[in-house]
Amino acid sequence: MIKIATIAGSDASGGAGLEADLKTFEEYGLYGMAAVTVIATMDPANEWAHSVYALPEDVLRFQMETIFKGVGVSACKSGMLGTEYAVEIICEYIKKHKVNNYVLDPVMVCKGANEALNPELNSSIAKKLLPLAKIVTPNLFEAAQLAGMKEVNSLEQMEEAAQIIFDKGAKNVFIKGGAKLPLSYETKKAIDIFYDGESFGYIENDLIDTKWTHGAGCTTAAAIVSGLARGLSPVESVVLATQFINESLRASFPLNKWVGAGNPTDWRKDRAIYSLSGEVFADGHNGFKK
Ligand code: PXL
Repeated sequence: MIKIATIAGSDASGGAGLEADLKTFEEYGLYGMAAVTVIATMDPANEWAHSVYALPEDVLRFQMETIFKGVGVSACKSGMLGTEYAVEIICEYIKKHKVNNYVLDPVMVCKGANEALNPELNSSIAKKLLPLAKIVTPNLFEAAQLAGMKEVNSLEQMEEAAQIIFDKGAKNVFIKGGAKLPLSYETKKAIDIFYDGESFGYIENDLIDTKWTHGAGCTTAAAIVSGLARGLSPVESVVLATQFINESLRASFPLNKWVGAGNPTDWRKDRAIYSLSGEVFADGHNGFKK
C-alpha cells in the first residue's frame, strides 16, 4: 500500500482542508494520513464567518513524528498552515526524512474571503517551503503573492509569475486560472499553466458553471500529490488532477446557502459500493441457506 500524508487544516464542513485531501487520497487507492495544523470552523449564525484555531506546536510535532518516523510516506502535501511554527516543522520534517514528493498548496485565502489569511506567513512560506516543493499549486491571488506581483490576471502574467516562483526554488509551478481568469470566462475553458523551468504547458478543461467550488483547491493539490505518489511525472500528475477536479465539480452540490462542494467520488459512480450490493432475497439472505 502506498502511504501519503497531508499536513493541513481541518475544515469542519468537510469540503476543504484535510477532509478533502483524505477523500481524494482514497480515490487514488492510497493510504492517507493527516497532521492537523489548525481547525477551521464556520458560523451559520454569522454568514458562515470563518474562525481558525491553531493546534499547539508540540501537538503538531507529535503528529509529524507519528507519520514520518512512525509510518513513513511516499509523498506529502501541505495546505492551510496558520502559524510560523507549522512552516518550520514542515521544513524540518521534509528535510530530515528526505521527502522528494512534496506538494505545496500555498493556501492564503478561503473561498469567499477576500483578505489574505496570516499575510505575515506568506514570506516564510515562499522562503522556506517553496525550495522544497516538487510542485507548488497557487491560484491567481496566491501566485501574485508568491511572485511579489500586483496582480496575476492574464496568461502573460501567469507565465511571468511562474518564472519568478520557479526562480525562488519550486521545481515545478502549476498556476490555476480557474473561473477567475478573464480568458477562462471568455472561452468557457478552465485554463491552467504548468512550468517546469523549460517550457510552459497549457492545460484546458471545460469550465464548469457552478458556484459550489468550496475545497476545489485542496482537492486539486491532493490529487496532484496522489499522482506523484503513484509514480506519475509532475506534468502527468497535474493533468490527471485537473480531469479529476473537473469530474468532481460536474457533480458539485450545495451544503447550505453559503457554500457547496464537489463530489470526488462521482467519476466512478458506476462502480460505487452500492452498485456491488447484489441481490437480497425476500427472507433476508443472499444465497446461503441453512
Ligand atoms: O479552501 C481553502 C481552505 C483550506 N483549508 C481549510 C479550509 C479552507 C477554506 O475554508 O477551511 C482547513
